[in-house]
Amino acid sequence: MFYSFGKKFLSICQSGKKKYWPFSPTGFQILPLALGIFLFPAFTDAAFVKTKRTVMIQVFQWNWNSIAEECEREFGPMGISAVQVPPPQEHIVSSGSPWWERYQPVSYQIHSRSGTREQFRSMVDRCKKVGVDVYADVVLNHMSALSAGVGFAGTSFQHYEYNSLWRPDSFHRCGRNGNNGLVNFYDRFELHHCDLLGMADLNTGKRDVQKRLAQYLDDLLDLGVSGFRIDAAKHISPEDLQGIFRWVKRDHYRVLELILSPGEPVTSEEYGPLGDLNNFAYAYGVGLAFENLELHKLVSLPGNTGINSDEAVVFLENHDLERRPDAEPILSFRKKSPWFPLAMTYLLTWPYGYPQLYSGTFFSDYDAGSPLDQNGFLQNAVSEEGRCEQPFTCMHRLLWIKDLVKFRNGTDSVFSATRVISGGDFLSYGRGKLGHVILHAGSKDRIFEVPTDLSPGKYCNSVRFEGRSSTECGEVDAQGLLRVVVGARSAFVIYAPGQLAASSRK
Ligand code: ARE
Ligand code: CA
Repeated sequence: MFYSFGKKFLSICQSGKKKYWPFSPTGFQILPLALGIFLFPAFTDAAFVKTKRTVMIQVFQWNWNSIAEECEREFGPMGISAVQVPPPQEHIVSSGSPWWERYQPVSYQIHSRSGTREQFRSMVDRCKKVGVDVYADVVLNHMSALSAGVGFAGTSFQHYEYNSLWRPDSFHRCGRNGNNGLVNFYDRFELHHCDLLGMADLNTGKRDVQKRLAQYLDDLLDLGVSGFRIDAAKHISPEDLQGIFRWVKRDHYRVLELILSPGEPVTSEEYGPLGDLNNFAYAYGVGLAFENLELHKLVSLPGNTGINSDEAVVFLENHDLERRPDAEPILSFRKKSPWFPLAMTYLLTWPYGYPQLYSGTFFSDYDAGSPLDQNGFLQNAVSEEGRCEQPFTCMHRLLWIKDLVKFRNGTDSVFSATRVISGGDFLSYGRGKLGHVILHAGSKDRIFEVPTDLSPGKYCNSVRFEGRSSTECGEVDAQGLLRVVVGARSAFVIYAPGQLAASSRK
């Protein structure tokens, strides 16, 4: 199931991520085609049609039963590769039950607001049966910030002591800032040794701590999990992370949460060998490109983030980003960003990284958790009839999202952008003979005439965007020129696998 890749392991669903850039910087051939338009060289590497699963999804605040049902009802059939689930371990109980309780572990019992160990195991089984892997969000850097308490599964603890699990000497206690708290993010020692948000920082340099954390990961692997999202990876040194992973008995996929901010003393190079990296710069870059009507920047954006395609997990938002201040250029579904559909089209059709969708909840209060049942477990996100319940967004159920996932999976064999042309308010590119995309950010309908690698004929929009007519169609002439009217702030997407299948039979 897994391919070995250096020190880490990449799951099969990622094999579409090529180790090369779609464009070599030196190979750029920028020719003015018309005012404000740039033409990029074409790469036609059409081989054969092969559909794999290349898109994962993060679900936030869902219980295990609902995730299992959604795997069977939606994620499996729509071709999702994996679902990243909330931290499954026992956590603190905080007044008002905020969502972030889950990020303050109390023990590694698999018992949380999302459900019991048995429910977790059953979810993993059910998802895998329909082709969907499960990645668990794991918090290895710290325990809780509370001075004392009783966890969700009944475990009593103190800030630096967790029953038989951790003793006071299991923690770093960095000795800075009067309370061991992390203040200076520009100081490497503090970043790795002090208490992030006051949460007791584990001494991940100690062999027994590393072994116990690896044991937790092993337990999840035994339950059938295929990979992990490593929470707060930036707060564990690369050496310590390596020290933890070396004890883990089975191969698995990993993605590290590493928010790299300018001037801070950790780099993607040192963490890259340990797993894929969440590419936060990409999320901000996409937002800026749309908000500033600089769509041509989307061509070089991936390369400019400094993270290679085969190491990057890309997304428009996650549970932290959707909570960032409105002034930041994060394109959020919940906030109804007008650029969301176009940006999502770019995310899922441009050949870069391992895309991650995000399905969360509607909320207005930063802390708000989701509704709980009388036992404190999260209520179902979907009803027995399959209806999406409030406050869950079920963003992934949108028809146009499903169409785009199909495009991504189906074009994986041509993992390069072909016939790229861009201006400030549009971007046109193909995936060889498998398809073509025009992103149009302008405010009026516009006639496009763009080069493609498609056979002559009539093509209609393969993506069922909301508010657009299903009869939106264009014509490709004998020279491969596509002529089509694309609506304001809309996209025209051609997915034409049949064409390749037909031509390859010749
Ligand atoms: C909660 C309360 C706090 C309180 C704390 C302790 O909100 O007020 O002090 O509890 O009682 C999540 C929530 C937090 C929550 C925490 C614990 O987001 O609000 O705190 O759970 O319950 C840095 C880290 C990065 C981290 C972010 C939040 O580098 O790893 O801070 N992200 C992950 C998760 C979070 C989670 C945690 C880690 C903790 O994704 O959801 O916190 O497990 C710059 C820096 C970044 C910095 C970022 C902060 O960009 O470069 O390093 O991220 O600012 O926005
Ligand atoms: Ca640490």
